[in-house]
Amino acid sequence: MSIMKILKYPDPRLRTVAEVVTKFDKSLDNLSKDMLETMYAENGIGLAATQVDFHIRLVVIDISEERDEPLIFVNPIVKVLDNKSLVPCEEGCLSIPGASVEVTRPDKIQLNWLDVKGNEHEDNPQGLLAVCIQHEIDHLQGKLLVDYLSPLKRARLKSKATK
Ligand code: GNR
Ligand code: NI
Repeated sequence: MSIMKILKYPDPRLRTVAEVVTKFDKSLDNLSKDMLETMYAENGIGLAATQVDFHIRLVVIDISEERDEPLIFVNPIVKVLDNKSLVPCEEGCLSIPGASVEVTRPDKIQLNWLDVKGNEHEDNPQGLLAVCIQHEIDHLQGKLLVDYLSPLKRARLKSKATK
């Protein structure tokens, strides 16, 4: 187990589009464990492989208070079930320390994913889990919280991040 280095905005590697996982081997298991350890060490509720410079569709999440409910999502796919049920949330990101951005996302979604063994799963998460999985899938697509800001606010945040 080891704690990994998290890429920070505006590192261009955060813009990489992740590839679908096809090998369900020990290295996938090891990487997901290292990502969970890294997420816990940084007090995050989620982490995408993109953020630790692995460009595969792998996400870890733990939204529990006790920090004892680790979730691993391989090849997650979200389908919006209701375009009208949108919920705003103040989101943070371990790759953009100090930033807080209000993002409005669908709250009624269907989530399909694989576990580290390659078995299929489906669920309809709501609330914080729905927010977090959509935030992580954004990372897998190279999308960041700053992309939801107005150009002026984004420019201000970038100059703060690079100063
Ligand atoms: O730790 C995190 N908190 C958070 C709060 C609201 C919405 C999304 C998140 S995810 C973030 C960790 C992170 O950067 N994951 O990519
Ligand atoms: Ni993030």
